[in-house]
Amino acid sequence: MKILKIAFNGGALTKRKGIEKAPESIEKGLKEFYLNENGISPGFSFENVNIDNYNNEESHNIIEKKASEESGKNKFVLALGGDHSITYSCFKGFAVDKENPGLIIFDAHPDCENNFFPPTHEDFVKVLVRKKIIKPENIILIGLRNWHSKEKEFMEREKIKRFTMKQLFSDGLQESMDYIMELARQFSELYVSIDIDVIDPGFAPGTGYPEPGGLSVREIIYSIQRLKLLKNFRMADIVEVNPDKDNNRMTSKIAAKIIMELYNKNE
Ligand SMILES: [Mn+2]
Repeated sequence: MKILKIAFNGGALTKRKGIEKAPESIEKGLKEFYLNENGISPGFSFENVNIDNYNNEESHNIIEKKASEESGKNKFVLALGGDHSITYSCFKGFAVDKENPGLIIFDAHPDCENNFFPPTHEDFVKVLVRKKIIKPENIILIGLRNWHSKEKEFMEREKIKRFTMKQLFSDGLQESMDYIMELARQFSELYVSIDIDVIDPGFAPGTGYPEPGGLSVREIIYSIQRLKLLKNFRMADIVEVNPDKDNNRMTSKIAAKIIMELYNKNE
């Protein structure tokens, strides 16, 4: 698996300090696993993406170019952030020349607050839609549980698909994933973004905006093990881990575990 280490914190506003340490910390966490739950020993090839945390515009250009090149060369690419704004440039690079790409985002928040450019980690979804980089109906948000009324209006108006924590709990995760798989199969290519704050902070405290009432670690693993069966699933990212806020490195280790389970033997 090709892994791009993107130690970018420039889109995290007041929460930036510490996010830049995540790629190293997660890479270290990966060394503590042997086989994944499919009994496979994954191979990883890491590459540092040279961003500048004091030049957001330039950094986004570098990330976009890298995502485009690497997704053209590899069957599967993982971007390791960094704050959630990297999904903007990663997806933009990934989507080049693709007919009908789709984006699944696991996140406690919808990230549709403002329309800043370059986007921050609070508004990159809105900017992706406004810049017409993706059709809004090809965005699926999973795990939402805290949002502003203006974000709610935007998501409703743009018909962005949503699976809130409340819905996932009442409909059942397995049934919801059946439906999500059906939706995702219709995309020409699939990109999956995982904001670590989708997981309950009781499990994963090392993040900027902890939101109670999230997915358990087993529930995110289950979701990933389902999604990786899709042949059109070509790129993913894991973002918003902050080692400075972590407890016993557990959040980094959970991110590493997710990478283990993302690994597909057909890569
Ligand atoms: Mn979030």
